[in-house]
Amino acid sequence: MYKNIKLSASLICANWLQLKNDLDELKKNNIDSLHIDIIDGNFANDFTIGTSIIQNISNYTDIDLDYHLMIEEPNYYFDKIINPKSSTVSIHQECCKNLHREIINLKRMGIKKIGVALSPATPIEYLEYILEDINMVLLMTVNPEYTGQDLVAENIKKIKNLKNKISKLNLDIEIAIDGSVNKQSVSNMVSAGADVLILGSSGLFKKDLTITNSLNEIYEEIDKIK
Ligand code: S6P
Ligand code: MG
Repeated sequence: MYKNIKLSASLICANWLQLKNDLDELKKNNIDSLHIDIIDGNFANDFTIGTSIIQNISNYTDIDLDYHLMIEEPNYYFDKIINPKSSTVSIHQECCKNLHREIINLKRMGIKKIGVALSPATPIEYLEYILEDINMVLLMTVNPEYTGQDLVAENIKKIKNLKNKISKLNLDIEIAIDGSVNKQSVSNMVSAGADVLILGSSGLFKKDLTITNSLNEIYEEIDKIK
């Protein structure tokens, strides 16, 4: 957490040949959570982190896990993927035939924080009748898929619109931003209303900078706004 903004590390962007070192450096920097992208090669291209890897990570670290399920009909996987260390689980609106039912299922499983994720083209109006049942909205500012994509800049407006809606309804819902979150985009995202920044290849796991130095760059950008 830096000045009320939570920071999450998108693990698919980590250096898997030295994951233990990356996890140690993230812990040293008090990162708020580890963002675990699960992609099924169906809803979105790519195959990502699976159950055995999640188990290894969760055995090693005590950092909160924040699951982003980019899986069609994710309910089939809830009991396989989600374990008691899961702090946040986000499911995609576009992936659920019965979104409300899946939210209730997650509640019954005792998940602390339930999120609904929206791809860049999905309007926030789709959240109209479930907002009171969730704790977080994960707005994707790139399309669900590979890392290293360009920001979908129109989505900054979406952050602002959602923030206004949440304030008007006086709800306690965090807005998390995922995709191309970096020193160029952070200030617009935070000014628009982001509460959680999910940092990946362009903001945290960079070839020419350590995790600590990349985080310092993000803090500097946040300092300029607040
Ligand atoms: C994309 C995934 C994201 C990425 C992350 C990439 O499908 O949900 O979590 O891992 O956003 O970061 P960047 O800086 O490469 O866009
Ligand atoms: Mg993600």
